[in-house]
Amino acid sequence: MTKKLLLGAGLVLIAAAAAYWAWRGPSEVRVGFLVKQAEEPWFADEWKFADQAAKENGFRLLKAGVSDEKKLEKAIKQLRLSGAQGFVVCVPDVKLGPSVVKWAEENNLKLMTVDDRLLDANGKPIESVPHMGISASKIGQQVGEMLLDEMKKRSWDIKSVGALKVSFEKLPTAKERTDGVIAVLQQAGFPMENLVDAPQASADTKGAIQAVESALSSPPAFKHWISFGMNDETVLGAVIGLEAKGFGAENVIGIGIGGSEAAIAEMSKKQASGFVGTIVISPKRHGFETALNMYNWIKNRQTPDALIQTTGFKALRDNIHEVRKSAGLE
Ligand code: FCA
Repeated sequence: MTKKLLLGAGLVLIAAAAAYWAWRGPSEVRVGFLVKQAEEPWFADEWKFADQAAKENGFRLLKAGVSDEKKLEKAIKQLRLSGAQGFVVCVPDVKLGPSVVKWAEENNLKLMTVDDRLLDANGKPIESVPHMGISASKIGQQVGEMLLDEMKKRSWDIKSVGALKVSFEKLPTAKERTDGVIAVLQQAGFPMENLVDAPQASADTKGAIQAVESALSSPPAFKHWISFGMNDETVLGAVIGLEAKGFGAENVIGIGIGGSEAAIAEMSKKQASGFVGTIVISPKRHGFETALNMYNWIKNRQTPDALIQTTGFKALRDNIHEVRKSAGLE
């Protein structure tokens, strides 16, 4: 009789526990990580480091590429169906800000952004969404300093150098970067009338090549060119575009931003191109830290910092690996 009672009580306990777990959902924390350009090495690296954070801290990372609005909305829904409790996102268009906030709420998911900060309907950053981005204008200034240094090394007369800016102004972090470059050039007395703007329709190497092609359809008579843009892919496009116009490594100084595989591959070529240097930024901080911060928010109710702006490190062909090593990237 007592045995029967104990068995009964045991079964009731197990049923209660099962009901409790069913109600609580899976105990495993699941964090989404959505990126706008999964094919770009920078984002592949972010994922790699986010995966590392998941492995080391025992949570599950759910990754998806979200190249447009539809894919993003669908991916957010899918995250909820897959049992995620929050996600980190680099959106395909920052103007989707209010929609992204709404979709996250509707699906009961915590939301953080990385790299590109959401804008509200008035074009202002949505400050209530925790964000990690690069210190864009400071990093642009570092690009400007490197361009000046490299021109000096070559004893170029800055008055007769063309400056090719590949721009993507609808993205604030991109505009802040190129504005930072220009501020430093201007300060150093670089003639602003030598500036050629090449707006890119798509934020990739192909878009940059096309932008340069049309901006230089009747090129001004400069012998030497410097070039800059929002990231390595952009400057690679500029270097290719300039080469197509007959300006090779001797006449071009391009400085990128990123320092991921795109830059490494270019700077490891036997024959140096006009892609002379880059600012190494940290996909480790942007991937590992954001994923971990989201995990801690879900698991331990630690609210992430509202805004983190990461720094960059100047790198040239001969020291890129050292710079990456000291940033913990190799
Ligand atoms: C933006 C760019 C990326 C990278 C990142 C930090 O999202 O598109 O290439 O530079 O900022």
